[in-house]
Amino acid sequence: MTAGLVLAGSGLAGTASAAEHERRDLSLVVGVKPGSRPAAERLRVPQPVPPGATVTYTLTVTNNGPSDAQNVSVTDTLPAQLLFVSSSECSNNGQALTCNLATLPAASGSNTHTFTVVAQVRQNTAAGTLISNTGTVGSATADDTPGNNSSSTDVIVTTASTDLQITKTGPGTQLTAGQAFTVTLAAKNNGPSDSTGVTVSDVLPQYVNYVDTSGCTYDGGTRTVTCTAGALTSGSSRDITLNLQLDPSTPDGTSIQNTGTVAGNETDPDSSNNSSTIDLAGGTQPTTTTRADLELNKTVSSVKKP
Ligand SMILES: [Ca+2]
Ligand SMILES: [Ca+2]
Repeated sequence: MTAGLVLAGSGLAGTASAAEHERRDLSLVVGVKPGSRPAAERLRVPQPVPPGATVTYTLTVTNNGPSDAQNVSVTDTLPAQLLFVSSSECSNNGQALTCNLATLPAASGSNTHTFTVVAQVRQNTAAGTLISNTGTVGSATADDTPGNNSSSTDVIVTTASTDLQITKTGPGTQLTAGQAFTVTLAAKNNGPSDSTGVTVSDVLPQYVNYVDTSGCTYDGGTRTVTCTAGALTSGSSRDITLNLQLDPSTPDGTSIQNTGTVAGNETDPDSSNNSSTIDLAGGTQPTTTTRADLELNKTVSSVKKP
């Protein structure tokens, strides 16, 4: 009985002694991959991100020693406004991330490790929302300085931003005066935010007549076809086909340029791809031709008998 108590006491003393000799100071810094912003600005204000954008977080653990750190674990519960996308080393259970490291040495030069996590700002997040992401590092044994084991970084949500794009496709062959033909207007939202109220418009040049198109209206006064594409989620596209006719009076050799444009309710930082122009007569034969099928009917109106 006595021997048993002595053994137990000896064991406890041994554990305390091990902890005493393996003290360390782990620290964690949570950051956001900088993009193109200068460092001074990154320190001053949270990085602005529109809904739908992806944010790359860095979780940098440093072992300030003096001992090597075993079984290092970083935990990070993503705020509700973020959707986990990917991570090379961390695993996720819903919003909860865990990043493990078997050993982080204390030796200078090898005492730092950075985990990377990619998350997406959810589409419905209101402009002005401050998203604060906090990570915490821990390990099995004592940390002399617990105050630096957690770190937060903020991003601020801006208004929605989309890159709409339109690609116009024509018949690709030389047209004949009077010929019916179609052109296709492909509207796409390159994101990152979802777009709303997308319209596609096309001002018809001289000699091009509107026939009909589902979902579009035509204003004869301005010769403008306006089509409703509605809401386009990030990455989605919609094709609109216009039924048109080259006017029968079109002179031979006429070159016709036709432009389609796309617009939506949200900010579009790149307007260079919001219009698309084609040569309706085709790239290699940029002229129209005339062709008439004339028909002469000869009938006998009367027969004079001798
Ligand atoms: Ca610490
Ligand atoms: Ca655009």
